[in-house]
Amino acid sequence: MSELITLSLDQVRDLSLKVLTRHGLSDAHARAIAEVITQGQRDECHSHGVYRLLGCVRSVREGKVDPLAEPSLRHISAGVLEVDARYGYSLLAFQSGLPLLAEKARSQGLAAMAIKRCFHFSALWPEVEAIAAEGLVGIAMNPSHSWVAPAGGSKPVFGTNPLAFAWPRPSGQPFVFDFATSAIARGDIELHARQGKAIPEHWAIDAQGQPTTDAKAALQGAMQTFGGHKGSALAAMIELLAGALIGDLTSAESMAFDAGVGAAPCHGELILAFDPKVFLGEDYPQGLARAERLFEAITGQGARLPSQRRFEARKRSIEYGVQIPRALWQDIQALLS
Ligand code: NDP
Ligand code: PYC
Repeated sequence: MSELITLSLDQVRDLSLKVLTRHGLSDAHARAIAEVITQGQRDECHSHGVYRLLGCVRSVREGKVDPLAEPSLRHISAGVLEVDARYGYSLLAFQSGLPLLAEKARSQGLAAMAIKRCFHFSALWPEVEAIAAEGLVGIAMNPSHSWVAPAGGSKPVFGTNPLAFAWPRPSGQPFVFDFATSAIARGDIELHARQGKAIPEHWAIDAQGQPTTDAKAALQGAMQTFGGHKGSALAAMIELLAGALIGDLTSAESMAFDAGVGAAPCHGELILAFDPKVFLGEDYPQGLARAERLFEAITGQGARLPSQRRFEARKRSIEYGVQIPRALWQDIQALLS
């Protein structure tokens, strides 16, 4: 029997919707989450595809997440919007706020959306891609749970704190990067633990502070930042901008709020949108052309752009569907019984 199951993208979306509605999520939440999970699986971002259904359901079962929460929007200033997720998942809050964020960016040149009180489990690239699809430049960031030690330390302080950026391109496919400020997303270590695979030594230290290749020991210890002190400083910046500045929880506070339940992190998210037409005025076409020359200087020497792998995976998945491990598929099926 094959160890992999092949599913079409429609099957992934339907399965996700079924699981989420079975566990009490409102139709609006289930649709927003199923879409992003399908996009994650489609782009072969395995740590943020259908695997996330397990954590989504666990967080609802633990009574932490409000599966019916309706986000509310608050206009703070001409350029600042707040979306209160009211302890629901973040994705519906993002979807609800995006049109007003884009409108504010177009009128002010630069606008910010602070999502507050949200449970967060998703990759950020679908959000910055949606901003780029509006012709805007996007940046998104959020804390998570304190799993990551600062460079030079050994005790967790930071979350895996992702930072994502998108620049719209005339070809349609934006320039996008999206990475954890830890050496790797925690979801990837969890997948290694599920599959009994070793991890590289620089990803984490064990509970005794020693480098480890044992994924389970890494989950009990502390993750490392990427790029030593540089990732550490970026992780701290994200705690400040998407935590303290917007009046929401840092990763350590999110971990305390969880109280050992093991639910998705609960905190805020900061999203920025820049309108290049406002910044550049009549020089807009030249600005975009200069960006294209930068991208050509990268790809012209054989280096790849971030997201190139994802866009190639996307093409394949649309044509042939996606493959997921049988064991994961069985765990997801069990959520329907
Ligand atoms: P990776 O280290 O796998 O990749 C991060 C980025 O680097 C991607 O944009 C990737 O593009 C790009 N990249 C990788 N290799 C190269 C290369 N050789 N040349 C150019 N670009 C490259 O991701 P992480 O493990 O750090 O994060 C994975 C996901 O986890 C992210 O989407 C993030 O949002 C999510 N996450 C979410 C959290 C949350 O709190 N919600 C917390 C932490 C992470 P490509 O995809 O094309 O390879
Ligand atoms: O993979 O680090 C991670 C993560 C945290 C929250 C969602 N994903």
